[in-house]
Amino acid sequence: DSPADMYVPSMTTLGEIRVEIPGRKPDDPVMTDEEFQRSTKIYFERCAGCHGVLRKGATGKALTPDVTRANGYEYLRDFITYGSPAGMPNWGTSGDLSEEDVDMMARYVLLEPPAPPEFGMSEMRETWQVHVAPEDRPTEKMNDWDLDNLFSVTLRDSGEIALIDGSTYEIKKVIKTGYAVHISRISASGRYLFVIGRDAKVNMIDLWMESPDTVAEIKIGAEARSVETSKFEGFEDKYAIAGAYWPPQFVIMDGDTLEPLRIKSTRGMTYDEQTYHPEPRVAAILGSHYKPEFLVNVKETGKILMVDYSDIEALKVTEINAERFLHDGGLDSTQRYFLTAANARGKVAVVDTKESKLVAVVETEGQTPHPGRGANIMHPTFGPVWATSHLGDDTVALIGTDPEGHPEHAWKMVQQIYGLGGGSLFVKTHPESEHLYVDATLNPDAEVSGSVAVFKVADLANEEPEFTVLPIVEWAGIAEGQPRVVQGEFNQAGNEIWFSVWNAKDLESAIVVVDDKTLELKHVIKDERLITPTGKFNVYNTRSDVY
Ligand code: DHE
Repeated sequence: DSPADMYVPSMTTLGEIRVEIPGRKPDDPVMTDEEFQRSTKIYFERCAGCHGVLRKGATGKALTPDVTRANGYEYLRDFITYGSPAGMPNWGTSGDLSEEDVDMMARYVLLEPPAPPEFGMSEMRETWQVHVAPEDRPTEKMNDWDLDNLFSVTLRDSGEIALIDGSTYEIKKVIKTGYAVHISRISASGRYLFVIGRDAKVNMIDLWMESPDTVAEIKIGAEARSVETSKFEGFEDKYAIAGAYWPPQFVIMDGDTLEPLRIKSTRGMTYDEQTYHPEPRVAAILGSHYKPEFLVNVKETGKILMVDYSDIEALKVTEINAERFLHDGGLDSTQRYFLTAANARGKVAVVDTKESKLVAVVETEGQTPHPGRGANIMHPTFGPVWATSHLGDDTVALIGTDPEGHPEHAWKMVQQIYGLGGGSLFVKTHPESEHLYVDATLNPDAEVSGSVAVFKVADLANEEPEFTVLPIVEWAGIAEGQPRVVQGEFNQAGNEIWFSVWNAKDLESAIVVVDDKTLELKHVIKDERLITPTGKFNVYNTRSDVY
């Protein structure tokens, strides 16, 4: 043999391995290119959040062709039309999708999922814009706004945020952002506000400007949900980080300009079976107060990454095995422990951010825990506890968080209480408050989804504490549509809690302000600019992790 022959691959090595014929299969459903493109868009906007871009399943079931073809076209069409009590929306009967669209989507999910393009450094840099360079920004605060008591409010369907004064309820400014901003986070100094859209666009807003506005922006992928900033002493405002659903990756950026510095893919093995997952999405990210680290929840592989940003040229990542389907979470009252829901597994993982260790995985005994950042309460019997409600039922789990003072209760579910009904998304309290608020946003009953349950902390000493119902939608005085009440957020002083009354895009929405001491209506914010308000983020409470 000549040396060149050595490089000809031997055909016999494929041996017994069976390979799929690439491209269209004989029994593929017929679909035009135009339909395929339109379905992909609908799938991305409506379905991928729960089922995954590659349809491997997470909060929603897997929709890969092996599964969908076994179920068949009629089954899929009816499921998309009518939904299910387990959380699948009724896209057909709600009017969100037409009969033709439902038919098209049922055919679409019978096909192999297309993988959208990757989004690396060159793509990110192409979208990166610095509108006002750091040297051209003010050196002191140039407005008379009370920044610590400002609220950043997501206007979901208009692709904007509203900045609302916490004392006068005046909408100070509406700022154009990415599509459906998911969360707002604030830099450690309180100066910069970061928001991230579902379309993975990050806006960095300088609150010191005479009229606060976007000073830098970037797109970090095709779909995203999380953004955070470095909070550890000595690194205040130095870095920002954003996590993407697609491509599955996170990026560390310069905290002054959003210049992308390091991108890290999260693709890899699941923590338990150690099988490869092509789409482990980045869910919640939290900046540690104990170390120069970001905690990054990787949903599908069930790993919490502790990303040490002290030297980003030699990035050290501690990979903690937790539980699959990590979603959202927050800190305990000492800010040392990160409690985060593995929602489709009914568990809460607890990480010690000081020791960089998993300390427990707690069963919440409810269906799909969904805490937001959770709520820290001084329980009359069990000492400091952290609460989460559930998407799938009416239970609220209280978990002990004080291993020193109350070791017998630490990292155990010490009490289960019952709220208004299933479909809860968020719980909320404040160190100054004697109350725990629980919403029921996605409950199918309009009266339930339009109200909030409030527990008195002192009443938690009873085995089955009663709650007061606040009729938030009724207080808002909105008759049209089925507005849903979502996400309580306290003002800085902790004496008022704000709820969004989230209506359809073309109908009136509102924000209802409740007096925390008397549980009476204090104010209703209505304005034609308040289109589909959802998340609200008080600058001080968000920056300082007060919840
Ligand atoms: Fe959220 C937080 C993902 C639907 C309002 N949401 C989060 C976080 C994640 C997430 C990963 C944690 C971010 C962090 O802390 O860094 N959300 C998802 C989804 O995947 C999901 C289920 C489906 C989707 O397609 O997006 C979803 N979320 C919604 C909504 O429909 C809500 C109610 C309205 C909206 O604006 O889109 C919604 N999510 C919120 C809010 C938070 C949030 C208000 C922040 C809560 C907090 O107090 O920090």
